[in-house]
Amino acid sequence: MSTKSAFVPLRSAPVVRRCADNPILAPHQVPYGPAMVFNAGVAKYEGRYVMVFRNDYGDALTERVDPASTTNLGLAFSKDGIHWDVQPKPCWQWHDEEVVRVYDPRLTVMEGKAYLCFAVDTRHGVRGGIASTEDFETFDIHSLSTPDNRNMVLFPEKVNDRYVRLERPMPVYGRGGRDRFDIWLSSSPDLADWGQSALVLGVEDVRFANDKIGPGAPPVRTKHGWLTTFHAVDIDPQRGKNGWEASWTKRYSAGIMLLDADDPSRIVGLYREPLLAPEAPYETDGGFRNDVIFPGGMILEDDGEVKIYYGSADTVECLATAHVDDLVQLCLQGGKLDRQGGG
Ligand code: BMA
Repeated sequence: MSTKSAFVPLRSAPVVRRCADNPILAPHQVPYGPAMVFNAGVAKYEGRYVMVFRNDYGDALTERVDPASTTNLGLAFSKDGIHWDVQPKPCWQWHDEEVVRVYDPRLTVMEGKAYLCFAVDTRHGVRGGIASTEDFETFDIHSLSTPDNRNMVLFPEKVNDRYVRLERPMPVYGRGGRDRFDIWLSSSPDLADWGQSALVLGVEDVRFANDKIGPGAPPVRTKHGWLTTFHAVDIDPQRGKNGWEASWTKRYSAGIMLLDADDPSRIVGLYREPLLAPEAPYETDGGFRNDVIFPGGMILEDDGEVKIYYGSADTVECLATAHVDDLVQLCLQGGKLDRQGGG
């Protein structure tokens, strides 16, 4: 019997097309030898596309991840958002007595400046950070959260004169001692002090999640509100080996929602089905953790095409596209989320 049989099949939305060139970035294209290249942040900056991607080290042939090695962040540029020139060296690695690694970057361009949101594993928990950079060589850190929090994504504009971010704290005690993680929104006057936090989307609001959810790519502005992806995780404890790992029981899909333009803690439209579910061979087979779609970049082009970048199977980086009107329609058809006293 297939180890996948207990999973309810999930399908991607018909309005989304996977890029024929997928995966658009794979380990063999990176000259400093990672075994996995995934979960990238992507933006248009100074006339070209820029990608900051996660590199994890290990041995794809023996299917081993090296626990002693750390992760670094790579850098690539592109003229078309599909074909990438990978730069010869990683752009950031953070590893010292306290910090284990920095990973899962997201990119936002705001007021002409590039901002990088990132997760940091430390000896005292997982922190979420925001940095800015002029040259993608040095990064100025504006804030680092308390543990445990990550998956921060910064909006590309201030809302009501405050910087805004989505984030995903990990409340274990308060949510029954297991993963029941939700998407929150916080704002800041200066990118350093974050507060006025509000719940945006609970894991129980997402039909295709039974475990946890988290923000995907930084939102893009549409005339109907802020369009943004999220990841949604469902677990099947029966599931056995499904990747290099001895046991990988989770599946990650991408969802999409529309947030109110002036109060982005309010959901004005939530597509009730997955936007992207693992279906293509590079998503379901041969990776470190199969059946993982982890969206981290979204670009709205002038002609209405939306580029959705996602890490696939924690091993390669992929691209899918859709028209912005179709995505907005999916969300609006799903309806708004009415939450009583959600904070
Ligand atoms: C999450 C993060 C992501 C990763 C995902 C699937 O907890 O670590 O970076 O893509 O798991 O392994």
